[in-house]
Amino acid sequence: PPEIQRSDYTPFAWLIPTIRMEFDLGLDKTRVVTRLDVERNPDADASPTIRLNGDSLELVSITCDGGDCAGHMMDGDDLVVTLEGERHTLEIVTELDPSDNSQLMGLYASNGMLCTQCEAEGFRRITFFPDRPDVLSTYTVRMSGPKAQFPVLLCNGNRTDAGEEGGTHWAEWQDPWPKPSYLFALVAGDLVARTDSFTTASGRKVELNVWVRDGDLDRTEHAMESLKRSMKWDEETFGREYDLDLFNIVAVSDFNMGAMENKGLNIFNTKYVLADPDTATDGDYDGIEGVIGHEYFHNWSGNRITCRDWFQLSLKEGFTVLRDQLFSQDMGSAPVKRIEDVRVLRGVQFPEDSGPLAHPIRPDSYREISNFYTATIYNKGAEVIRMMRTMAGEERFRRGTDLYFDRHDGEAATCEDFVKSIEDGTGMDLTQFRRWYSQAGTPKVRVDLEHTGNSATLKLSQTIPATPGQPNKKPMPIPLKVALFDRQSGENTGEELVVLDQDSAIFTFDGFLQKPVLSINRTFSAPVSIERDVSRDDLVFLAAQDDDPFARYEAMQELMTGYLVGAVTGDLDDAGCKTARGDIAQAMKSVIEDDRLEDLMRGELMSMPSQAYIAEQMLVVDPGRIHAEREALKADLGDRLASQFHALYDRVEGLPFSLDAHAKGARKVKTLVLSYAAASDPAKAAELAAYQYDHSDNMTDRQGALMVLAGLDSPERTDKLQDFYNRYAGNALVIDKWFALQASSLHPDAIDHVKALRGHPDFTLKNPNRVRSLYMAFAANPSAFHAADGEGYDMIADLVLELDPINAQTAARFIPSLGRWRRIEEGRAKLMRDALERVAAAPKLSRDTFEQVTRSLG
Ligand code: B3K
Ligand code: ZN
Repeated sequence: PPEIQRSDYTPFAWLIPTIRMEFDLGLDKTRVVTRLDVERNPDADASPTIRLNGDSLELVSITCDGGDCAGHMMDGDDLVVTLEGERHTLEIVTELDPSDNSQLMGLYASNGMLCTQCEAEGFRRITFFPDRPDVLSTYTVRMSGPKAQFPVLLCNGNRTDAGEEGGTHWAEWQDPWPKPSYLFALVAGDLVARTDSFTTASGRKVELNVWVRDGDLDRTEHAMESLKRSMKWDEETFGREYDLDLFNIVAVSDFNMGAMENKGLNIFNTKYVLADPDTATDGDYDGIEGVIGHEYFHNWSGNRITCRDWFQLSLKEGFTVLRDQLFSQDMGSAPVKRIEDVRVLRGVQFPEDSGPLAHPIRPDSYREISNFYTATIYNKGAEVIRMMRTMAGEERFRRGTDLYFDRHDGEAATCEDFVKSIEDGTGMDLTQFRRWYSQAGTPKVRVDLEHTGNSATLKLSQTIPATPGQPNKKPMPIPLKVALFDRQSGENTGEELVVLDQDSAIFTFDGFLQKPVLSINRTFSAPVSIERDVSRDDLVFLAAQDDDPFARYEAMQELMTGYLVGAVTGDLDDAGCKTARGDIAQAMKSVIEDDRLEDLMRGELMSMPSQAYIAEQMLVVDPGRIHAEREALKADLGDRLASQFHALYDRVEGLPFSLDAHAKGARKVKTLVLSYAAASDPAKAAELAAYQYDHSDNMTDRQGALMVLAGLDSPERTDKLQDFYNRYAGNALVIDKWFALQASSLHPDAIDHVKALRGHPDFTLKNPNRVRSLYMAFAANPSAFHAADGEGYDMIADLVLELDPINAQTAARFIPSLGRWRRIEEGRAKLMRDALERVAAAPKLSRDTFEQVTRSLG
């Protein structure tokens, strides 16, 4: 398959101002009649033909202006029509089998209903069309089908007409807003809705519906409340109002991603809609609020202003992630949300940026765009815009986004358009900042603080590692929030923002008789990794006293990471290890006993750095050693702080269930205490966890307890796993948890458990949630996945080969876990490569998997 280059962009030669579609719906056979009004694009070079993209489509018929269409031919999957003159009407008929569509792109059947997924290139699996985001049309859609089977018929925009004849009914929908084909959506099925309304600032009353299957209605309240909060927040924070009289959300159980922002008809994975305390964890509740917000915010950042081409994906995704992060910060604890977001960035995006799949947030080329829905485009994209906001300040940043929405409303825009608007709106010069869009790789910032006389000198320098295709990098502006603390008083002189925009720079701060303690990259103001020689005393100080909660968290992480890297590499001798563990325990003790802390934040401070994050600090990794040292530290802390942990558990245990921060914090620290206990005193931990499991009245406590039990070799493990399965049999989302808990467990036989679960009657390769719950959890479980004999790698390779013909998008998402081989010790690295080569050698790979495997081996 060819590589598509960003530099090759040219506008499409034709405009398609209006499109009318008629769907004759059936699960096994749907007939689609598409009428396109095409006219020459005055802003593009003229072309004698029009290329209509198709993917696995059969052309039933085509007419031009009501008559024969002599000049048409197939070119691969595409239909190319020769057209003379200025404007024409093309009518195209296609026939689909939605039941046979296991790729879940285009029109497919899920649980007896019909739904669509068109982003990025699914519309071409429904009809022949210029399936690119810069072709905007207004859609009129007529759907008809058996009423008993599809009582509800939904599409984008508003319903304008409906009728019934015999057992067949039909509905016609119109979307007044021009949109690209990837935002088209249709749903037909037996659904029920929770209905509510929202009145916008300018007085438009919007009907809101959350559509689910009968029986799921009482789990939709949180989704609806999240939607209303999103609508209000976007008015207040970004001045964005909703622009239709109707907003529909539909939950489907077979879905490749989290959700999709189709105009006026968002389609969601059930995972991001359904919740009640008995079946959803606090994390699930937060996830729903975040994703509902994300998709809703796309109505402006994505739909009203869309992308010119898919290289600009971060224009809508990076910005919308930032918007959903800020929304969640405002709805709950801002520092805790910031920590969670940074954890995702470091856990997923940093490894991507230092591996074979590294790419800039605005890539230069791709073969399969589905492979570029990455943490880099989404999460680093958000960080890059967040830096602009930090440098401009909130108010000026808002002037920039207002200008962007004003200037480009109704257009298919580029990242450059966005940056230019921020530049003009804020008055900042972003010339050099634009490098963040073109250069891949996580910058490393070297930090040294020196002290002479009464001044402290901060020396900063940056390097950006080479990435595929980009051997040499230029310095980028890196905004770092800095504070200096007086060691005695614990006071700081106020936070300052310094911007490192050269290879190196020096900043001087006067008025320090003693060397101060440096707190840097506060709130994680830049997505970089900081390298510094910092004493453990300073870290213990910051962990206890920094007034920026993120910086406190960071100090705890640095303290533990520094120790673990030293222990794994052997840089710390036995005596050094012992004192380091003592320091960590002392810092952890002050965290546990600090009564000014909210438990939700305390939980963050008590959390150990992930194995992936520790691995990221080393050039070459022995996953077995990291795992062993990390568990040993847990056990040591569990021993030393046993009484503090138990006192904490006892303090929060009796708190009644609620969804407020206080109660959520209590649940978080309880399970953390259990996991420390599991490492230090497994028998006691099993007893406590079984007790928590039996007495819990909510999924957070129950899942937390079961997570701990799943890692232990105890009779309670078997009992409670069985109980959980029986209790929730038939509830797909909870059974997903049951699979995931076992696949991600610390149990030494986790790999055998996964093999056995593959044969469980509830396992299927057809449902992406189920596949991910078993195998993503497994691939992210370092001690199981990295089994020294390579069995884990073989299991993932086997899965990819089996899944690729069924669902290529989902299959390709497993390749990055094997692609990390360059950073793993020799023995395992070879086995990982072998597994990749076995996949590469398969005779018929999808474009998705082919691209990821080739890049990973390259
Ligand atoms: N825009 C969709 C992504 C769909 C991609 C499918 N390959 C979800 C989101 O980011 O909101
Ligand atoms: Zn998005």
